[in-house]
Amino acid sequence: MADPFYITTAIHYPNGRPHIGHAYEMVAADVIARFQRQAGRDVLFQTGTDEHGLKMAQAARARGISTREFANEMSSHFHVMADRLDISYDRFLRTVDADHYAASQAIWQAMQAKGDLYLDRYEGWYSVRDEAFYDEGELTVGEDGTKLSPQGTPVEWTAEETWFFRLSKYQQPLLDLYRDNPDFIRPESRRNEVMRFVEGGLSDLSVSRTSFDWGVPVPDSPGHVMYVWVDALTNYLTGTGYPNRDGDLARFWPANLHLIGKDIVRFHTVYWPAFLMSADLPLPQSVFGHGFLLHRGEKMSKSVGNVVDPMGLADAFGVDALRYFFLREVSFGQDGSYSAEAIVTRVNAELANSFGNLAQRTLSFIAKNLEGALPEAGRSDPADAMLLEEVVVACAGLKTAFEDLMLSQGIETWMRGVYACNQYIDVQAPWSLRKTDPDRMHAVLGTLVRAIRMLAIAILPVTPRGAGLILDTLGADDRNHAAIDDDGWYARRADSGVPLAAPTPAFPRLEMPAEAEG
Ligand code: ME8
Repeated sequence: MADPFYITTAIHYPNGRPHIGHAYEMVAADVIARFQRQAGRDVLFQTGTDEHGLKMAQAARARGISTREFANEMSSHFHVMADRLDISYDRFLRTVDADHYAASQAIWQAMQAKGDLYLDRYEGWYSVRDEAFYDEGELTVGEDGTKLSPQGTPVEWTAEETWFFRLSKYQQPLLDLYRDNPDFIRPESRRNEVMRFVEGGLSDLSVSRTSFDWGVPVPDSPGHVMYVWVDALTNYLTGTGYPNRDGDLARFWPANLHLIGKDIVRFHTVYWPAFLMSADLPLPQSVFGHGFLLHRGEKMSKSVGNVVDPMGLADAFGVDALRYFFLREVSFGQDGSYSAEAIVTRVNAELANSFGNLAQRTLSFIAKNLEGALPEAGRSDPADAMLLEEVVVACAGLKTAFEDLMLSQGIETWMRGVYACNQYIDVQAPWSLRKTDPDRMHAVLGTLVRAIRMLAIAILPVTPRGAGLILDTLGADDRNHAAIDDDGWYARRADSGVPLAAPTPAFPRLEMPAEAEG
C-alpha cells in the first residue's frame, strides 16, 4: 500500500465571496497534492469552508436571511471556485457537516477528560470582527472615540461565562516540539516568530461562547457553543473519520502538511498542537505559512476597491495561466504582487512563447510532414543526448525543489529544460533539414518528442490542462514521476503504430484585456 499523504488548506470564511488569497492557497495545495500523487503517494486532499461564529450570523442578518441559508449560498461560491480552478480535492468539508459536529464534540470530550477544560468568567475587550479578546493596553482610540483592537476593529466590553482551555500548561511541551521538529513550522522566519511568542508565556484560552448560538454545541453545557477556532481546527481530524480510529481514512492522521496563510500560523502552531496533545492525538508533521498575494503590492481591501475576483482572472486568462502565474511569480512563503500585466507578461514569456510554442511547432511540423507518424531513429548526433540529459536534469530539479515546497524555484529549473529545447530546435533547424537531410530531421524531431513528453509530465501538477493536452497528443498515458525516466517509452510508442493526434495549441498567447483594471 502506498504511503499516505494528507494535505489540507485552511478552511475559508464564507462571510464574503472568495478572493485571490483563497484561490492562491487552493492552487498551491492542489499542485502539491497532484505532485505527491505523481510520486506514487496515497493522497488525501481536503479544503472547505469555516461557517460558524458571530461574523457569519451577523453577515446573514445584514442580508435578512437565516444563517444556514446564508452559509449554504456563500459556501457554494467557494465550492464552485475550487472546481473552476481544477482543484483536485478529495473532500470539500463544511463545518456544518454532521460528522464535523461529532468530531468537534469528541475532541472536546477528550480535552475535558484530560482535565484541561474549566468553567470560569471572562471579562474583557472583545472584537466581533477578530473574534478575539484584547487587553486594555493593546487598544487604540479611533477618531470618533471608539476603542479599537490592534487590527483597527471596534471592541466592546464583554463579560460572559466561558470554558477555558489550559493552554498555559502546554508552553514547555510546545517549545520542546519546535526544538525537536524544525520542520513543524515553515518557513523558518515564521518558526522564529512563534517561538518568541510562546517563550513570552501563554495564558489559558477562552474556548466557548454564550452570546450567540451559531456554532457547535459544547457537550453537556447548555447555552455554550465552541469558540470558532476549536471547531475550525478540528476540521482536519474530521476528514480522517475521527473519532473513529479504525476507519478507512484513519491512516491519513497525522496530516503531513497544513498549508495556510501567514496570518493564522499562531492558531495552527500553538493552539492546534496543544489541543491535540491534550486529546492524546499525534501531531501534524508540518505547518507551512504562505505569504499574501497583494494587488500591485497593496493589501487588498474592499474599500480600496482592489479586490480582483479570481473567477474573473480565470475567465480572462485561463485556469492554467493563473495557476502557473501564482506559483511561478511568488517565491513560496513570501508575499507576492499580482496584476493583469504581470500575469500576461509572465505567462507569455514562459508558457506561451517558450513551452507552448516548442510543443506546437514540433507537433504540427510532425503532423504536416510525417502525417503524424512518430519520427524514426534517424542519424543521431551528440547534441541529441546532451539535450535529453539537460531535460532530465531540469525535471529532476523540479522534483527536488517541489519536495521541499520551493515551488517557484522548481518551475524556474524546469524552464531551463524548456530553454535548452528552444535553443536546440533553433540550432538544429529541422525545417531546413527536411529536404537536405531527412535522416537527421527524424533524429531531431524524435529527440524533441522525448524532451517534450518529459517536460509535460513534470509540469503537469501546475498546468494540468495544457500539459495534459500535450500528453494526449503524444499518446503518453503514464504520467507519474517514474514515467519521466522510462527510456523504453519511445520504442513502445513507435511499435504501437498509432499516429500522434492532431495538435491543438496547449498554451495560447494572452492578450491584455481591454477592460482589465490592471
Ligand atoms: O482565516 N493572500 O479564513 P479566511 C494569500 N477560517 N492568502 C490569503 C490572503 C491573501 N491576500 N488573504 C487571506 C480563516 N489569505 C479561517 C481559517 S483554518 C482551521 C481556519 C489566506 O477565509 C489566509 O491566510 O480569512 C488563510 O490561510 C486563508 O486565506 C483563509 O482565510
